[in-house]
Amino acid sequence: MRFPRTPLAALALLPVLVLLPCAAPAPAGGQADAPKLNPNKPPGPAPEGMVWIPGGEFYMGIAKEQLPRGLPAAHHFRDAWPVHKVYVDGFWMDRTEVTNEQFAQFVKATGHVTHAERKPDPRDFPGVPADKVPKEPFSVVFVMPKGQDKELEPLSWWKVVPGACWKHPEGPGSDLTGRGKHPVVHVAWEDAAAYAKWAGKRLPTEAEWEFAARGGLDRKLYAWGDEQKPGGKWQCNVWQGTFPTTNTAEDGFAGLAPVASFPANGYGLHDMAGNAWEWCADFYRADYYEDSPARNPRGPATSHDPFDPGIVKRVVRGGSFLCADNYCMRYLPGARNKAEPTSTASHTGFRCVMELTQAGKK
Ligand SMILES: [Ca+2]
Ligand SMILES: [Cu+2]
Repeated sequence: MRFPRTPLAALALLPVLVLLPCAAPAPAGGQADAPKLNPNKPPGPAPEGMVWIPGGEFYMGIAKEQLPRGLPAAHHFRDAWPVHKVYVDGFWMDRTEVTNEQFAQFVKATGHVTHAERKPDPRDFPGVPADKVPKEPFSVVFVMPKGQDKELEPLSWWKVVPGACWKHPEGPGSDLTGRGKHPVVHVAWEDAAAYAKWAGKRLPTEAEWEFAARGGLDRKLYAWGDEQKPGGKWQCNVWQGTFPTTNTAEDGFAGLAPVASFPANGYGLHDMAGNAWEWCADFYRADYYEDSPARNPRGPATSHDPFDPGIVKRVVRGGSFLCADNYCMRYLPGARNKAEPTSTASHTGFRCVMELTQAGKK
């Protein structure tokens, strides 16, 4: 990672405007080009904590016209078009983000030491002078800044905290008491991949993730439909108020929420929007949708982030409790984001999938 940059680094440079509460409906899909879902017949009993995602065709991405009018950062979604039809095979997926309890079992069984618990390696900080690389293990923690929004330094809400890691989410003085069911965070891509391997699973591809997040709906803006707050109720744990200085926690949670605190989507998956960002298997390329395979895309061979050329990125999906309409609305099922695989932060976790060929192997 590029100290002290974070997965959200690029956003800081953007002006913050007010979002008009006016969501345009998704363009109607003509019957002729409606995607075909596979019949939802699970091939067997679900592995514990997982649900069957039938696979089939879907439209991946977000059309520009679908975005709420006046969205301050419409260019966040530039990498999410063109909308294109993709087919994915069926798979099992974790109902929830991997929790601290689950991650603790993995650590107990394997002795895994996460990236954030290890001495920083200057090779993980291209472009940072070696003497500026922190000497002690650290992770990046969101701390609500004081002061007026307009006076804030970009990204001043991200703090490099020595000793912060999955079991000390705010640093050495904090622990997991009462947070067993929270999503594990402060995990790097390799930590997530190691957990998945141990569990007899793998990380989802970006296409699998989005197919699953859409819950069987076709080209909807939200994982649950067209409306942000059906019946006036928040459907996921994001940020209400003006990010980053006012968090009204109207959805009930100022920080992370225990997994499955909000309703499941059409496939029985919780928190595919908000709570914690989720690592995907794929490398990130902003232009990948322009010529990605139509069947089971597995991501590009190399990564490219035009905001950060030369820095390798993996895909993260789903947004987090820090997503706010005035700043980063990327908790939409079609929205993409990226992070350096060695970066860790207080809003990034993961969940796993299992292919049929993996089922019963563990
Ligand atoms: Ca919240
Ligand atoms: Cu966001």
